[in-house]
Amino acid sequence: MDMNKQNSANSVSPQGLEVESTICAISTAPGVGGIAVIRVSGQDAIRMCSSVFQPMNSGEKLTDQSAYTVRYGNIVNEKSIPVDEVLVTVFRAPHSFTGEDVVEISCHGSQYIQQQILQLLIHKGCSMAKAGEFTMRAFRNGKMDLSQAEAVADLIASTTSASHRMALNQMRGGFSSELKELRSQLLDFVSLVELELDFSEEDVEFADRSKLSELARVIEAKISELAGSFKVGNVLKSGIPVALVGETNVGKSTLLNLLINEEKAIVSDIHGTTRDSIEDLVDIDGISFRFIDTAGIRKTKDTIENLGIERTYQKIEQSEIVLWIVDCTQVTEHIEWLTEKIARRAEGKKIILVFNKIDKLIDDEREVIDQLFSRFVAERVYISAKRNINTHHLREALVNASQLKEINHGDVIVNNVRHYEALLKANEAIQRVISGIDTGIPSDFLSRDIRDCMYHLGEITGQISSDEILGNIFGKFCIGK
Ligand SMILES: Nc1nc2c(ncn2[C@@H]2O[C@H](COP(=O)(O)OP(=O)(O)OP(=O)(O)O)[C@@H](O)[C@H]2O)c(=O)[nH]1
Ligand SMILES: [Mg+2]
Repeated sequence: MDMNKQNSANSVSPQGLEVESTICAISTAPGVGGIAVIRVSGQDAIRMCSSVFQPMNSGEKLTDQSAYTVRYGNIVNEKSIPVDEVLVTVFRAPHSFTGEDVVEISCHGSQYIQQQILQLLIHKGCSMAKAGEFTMRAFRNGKMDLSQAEAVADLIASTTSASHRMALNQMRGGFSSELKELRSQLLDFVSLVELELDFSEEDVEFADRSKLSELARVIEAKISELAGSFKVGNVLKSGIPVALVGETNVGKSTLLNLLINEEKAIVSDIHGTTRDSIEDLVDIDGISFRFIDTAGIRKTKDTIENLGIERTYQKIEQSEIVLWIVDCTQVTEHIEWLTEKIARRAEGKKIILVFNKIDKLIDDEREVIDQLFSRFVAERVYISAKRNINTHHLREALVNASQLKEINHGDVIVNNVRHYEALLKANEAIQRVISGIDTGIPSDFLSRDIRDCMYHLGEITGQISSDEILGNIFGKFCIGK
């Protein structure tokens, strides 16, 4: 993408080449903190900062400062009046985040100070950075590919250990190296096929078709594996959906409030209290769960309540794990009916039977309950949501049911819809290659499909990209990233 066209502050160098402007922004979170960091990047970064910086040791000029060193001094205004005492770190191109000269000014966290320093820099010719512009420059200068740049945003947004691990791995280039390997295999592949095109008159076959077919299948398996990991990646990013379902008054909302540690849902002993679904995210053992409280299932003539119950059914279908909550003291006579309503929709999902209100349970009643639900092969836990008894068993059962605990540091997991869609398209292309080899289509068609597959993989890393795509991706970043 040609950033120069976007940035009105760009200038023209004596050689006539367009030179990118030097940009600045506050890179720490908005608001007041102990300290704040202002980042400046571009070929004039060091000179511009030097003109507003007075080192404590007057012999040390910022422009002479070597890379990766820190200087202590004052930022001063036009009248040489100190604005703040700061630490200034210098990075020199190409060994910096953006690949350009970078200066990071660590000042005190006052918003007034931050704004004053920014204004001084702008006065010296700096431009305000646009959203994601530092990362975009890093991408454009080849410091990282597009999927790594996107991982920077994910890393900053990560709230659980699993999403953090996933983003960190992607940022370090785990995914990129898998894609690079795939593209190099495809390149070998297409060169073999295209060699035949050069000799098409002579009708020769350089590439052994069974070897080609084998190679295509290996590539297809890898692409499928990556695409398949999206399901895990997506739930890790947005939380595993867990629906809390059951009859009315069994304690679903009480349990939701306990799990999310907040009185979010209304609890009452009136049947049919919850009408609409209520959701919240909670991190258990490093895994993010999205708990969804739903309207209790019962036969009712109330129109609104029935709409709520319809929604409950949808939530069962949308969730990965279903907590079927049963009131121990009111063991249902409607198991058949409920099974029809819940279990049928929860087919293929993890069901955990949660027997609630054990604080009111007499010992031998437990056997009766077990008996009633004996035909369900589901994990069961006996808890009291109101008195917080045994709820750690439920948390353990949830973590086990998620099957996500085993993610290792090196695992490549796709968690981005854009990457997933590109992988699906690459997969379609390689499928065409496989069936093309099987049916013996001419080399030029094969070559076109292989190149199509490479094209879609290239979209992920940014080798193939458009202004629109880049604008979309980096526009979602905050200013200062
Ligand atoms: N003794 C006891 N009472 C509980 C327990 N959990 C919930 N309750 C009570 O059961 C009643 C119903 O609780 P809710 O959480 O509103 O039940 P619900 O399943 O959300 O009900 P609906 O929204 O109507 O479907 C309330 O009076 C709760 O205080 C428990 O573990 N033990
Ligand atoms: Mg409720």
